[in-house]
Amino acid sequence: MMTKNPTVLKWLSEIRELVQPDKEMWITGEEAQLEELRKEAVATGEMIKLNEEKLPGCYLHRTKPNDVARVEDRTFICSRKKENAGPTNNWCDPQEMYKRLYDIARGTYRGRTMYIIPFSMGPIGSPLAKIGIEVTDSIYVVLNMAIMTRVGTKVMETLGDSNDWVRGFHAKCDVDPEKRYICQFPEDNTIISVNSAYGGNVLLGKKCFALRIASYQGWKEGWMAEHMLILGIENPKGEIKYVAAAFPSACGKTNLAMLIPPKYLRDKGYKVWTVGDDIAWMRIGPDGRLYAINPENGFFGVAPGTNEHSNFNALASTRKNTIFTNVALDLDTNTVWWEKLNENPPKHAIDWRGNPWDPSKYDKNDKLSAAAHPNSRFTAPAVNCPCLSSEFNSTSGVPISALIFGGRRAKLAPLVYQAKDWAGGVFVGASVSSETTAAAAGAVGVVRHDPMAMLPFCGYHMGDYFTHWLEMGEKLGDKAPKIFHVNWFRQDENGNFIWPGFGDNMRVLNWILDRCEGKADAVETAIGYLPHPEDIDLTDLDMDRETLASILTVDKDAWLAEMDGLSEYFDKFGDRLPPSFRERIASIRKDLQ
Ligand code: OXD
Ligand code: MN
Repeated sequence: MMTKNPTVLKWLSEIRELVQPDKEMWITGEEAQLEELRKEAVATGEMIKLNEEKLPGCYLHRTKPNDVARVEDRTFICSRKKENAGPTNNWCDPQEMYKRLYDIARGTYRGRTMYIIPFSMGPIGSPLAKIGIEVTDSIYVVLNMAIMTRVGTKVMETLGDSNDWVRGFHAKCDVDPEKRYICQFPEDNTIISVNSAYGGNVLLGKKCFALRIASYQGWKEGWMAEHMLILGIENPKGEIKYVAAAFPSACGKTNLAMLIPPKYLRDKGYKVWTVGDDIAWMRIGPDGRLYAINPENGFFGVAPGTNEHSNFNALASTRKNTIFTNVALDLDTNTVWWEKLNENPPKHAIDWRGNPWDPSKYDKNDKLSAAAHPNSRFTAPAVNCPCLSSEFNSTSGVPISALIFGGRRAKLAPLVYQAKDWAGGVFVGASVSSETTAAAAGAVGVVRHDPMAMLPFCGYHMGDYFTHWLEMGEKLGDKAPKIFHVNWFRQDENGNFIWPGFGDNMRVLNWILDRCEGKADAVETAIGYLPHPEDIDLTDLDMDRETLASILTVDKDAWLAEMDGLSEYFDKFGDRLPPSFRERIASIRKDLQ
C-alpha cells in the first residue's frame, strides 16, 4: 500500500469490492516494474516487441477492430442536473449511470490484476498540475499512462492526505461495443470507462480528465483547460514568445506544434520549441499574465501521414520507447509501417486487424483496407522530441502572448485575422467550424461547428463555458493574450490549396507575434484586423502578392451568410449564450453592409 490517504483508501476498497481482483499492484514508476510488465504483456501476446536495433524499447499493440477510436455517442457527462451538461453532451443521471456501470463492471477483474496508477497531469508539484489515480485491469493502459503522464510513488507523496484528486476507473470487460461507456461525473471528480481498450477511451488522464473534468474544474476554480497545442517561437535575439492554438481534428495540430521554420528563417536564427501538441492548462500568474502548461508527458499522435517531410520531429519522437497501436507490422524487419510513412510498403506485413496484408489489395476508397488503421497511433515520450522546449517541465508554465483558433475552410475565412479585443476573440473561438474532407465518407465541404475545438470535450454547459472565457478576459485586462484566427486550407477553383502550410505557417506566426508587440500594421475590417499582403514575408516562396491578397479578403456576402448560420447555431445554447454574442453578430452584420 502506497498511501494512508483516507479518501484514496476508501475509494480503492469500494472498487476492489466491486471488481474482485485476484491481485493488486501499485505502479511505482520504477523502470524495473514497468519492464516486468512489458515482459508479461509480450508473453501473453498483448504486445509485440519490435526490432531492438531499429526501434529500441518499442512495442506494437492491436485493439479489437470494433474498438479503434473515441466513441462520442457513448460518452456522457453525468452532472446532477441535465441542463448543466448542456446541449452538446450526452447526459445521464449520475445515480442511474453509476448503477449501470457498476453492474457492468461487477466481478470483471476475477483472475486478473488490479493496477493502481497514481499520476500527475503537469509537472509533479506544479501549482498548475492536478493528481489522479487510475485503476485498470490492462497492462497496455499502465504502460501508456507511464508514457503520457508522470506516474508513481512521488505523486502519492505529493498528494498526501488531500482529497483533491480525480478518480479514474477503467474495466476492459468484454470490449463489448453495446456496453461501452465513457462517463464523466464532474461534480464527483470521477471518470468511469468500461468495455474499451482504445487509448482515447481508456487513458483517462487525457480527454476524460485533462479536458472534460478539468474544463469543469477550471470553470469552478478560475482557470482554463483547453484543446490547444503550445509552442515557443525563438527569434534571432534569443527571445522566446509562446502561443497556444486550438484546431478541430484533422487540421494539423501536431504539425504546427512541431513545425520547422523555412530555411531563410532558420538561417536568421529562428527556432520553434514544442511545449504541447494537444492540451493546455492555463492560469493567471503572479504578474497577471496567462501561463500555460502541457498537462501531458507524451504524444498520442495519429501515425498515418506522419513522415520525415510532413513532421520530422514527430517521427523522430517515435524512434524509441514508443508503443504503436493498430499500425502494420513489417515481418521482414520486425518494424512498423503505416500509409505515407514512405513510398515502400512492406512486402510481408500484418495489417492492423492482425491479418496478412497484401499491398495490391489496398483500395483507396476503403480506408479500412489500409495496412494501418486510419486512426492508428503512436504513444511517444515527450523527451524524445528533438524540439522539446526547455520549459517543458517548468512548474510555473510559459507566458502566452497569443491564442490562435483555426479551422478548415476552403472559402470564407482569410489566412489570418486578429480579433479586435478579448471578447471579440471569444466570439471567434465560439464560431470555429471546419469542413468535412473528401477523405471522409459522406458529404464534402459540410461545415461543422466545433466551438474552441472543444465540442467533444467540454465537461459542462457550453454557454457557461463561453461566459467563463469572457470572465477570464475581464480578469486578465490589458495583460490578456491577443486572439487570432487562421485558416491554412483555402482552395482555388480547382480545389488546390493556395497556402503552402506546414513550415511556411511560421510566416503567419511571425505576423501574429509582431502584432502582439505592436510592430505590424493591419487593415481593420468587419471581422477583425487583417494583414496587408505586404505584411506577410514571402521570401523564397513561389507565391505572388496577388495570390496572397486573394486569401486576405473579407467576402461580404459569404460573411453575411456565415452570420446567419452562426446565429442559428447559437440558438442551441438558449439563455446561457452570452448576450454579447448576439450584439456582436448584429454589429458585424452592420459593418459588412
Ligand atoms: C485526439 C483527438 O486524439 O482530439 O487528440 O481526438
Ligand atoms: Mn486532441
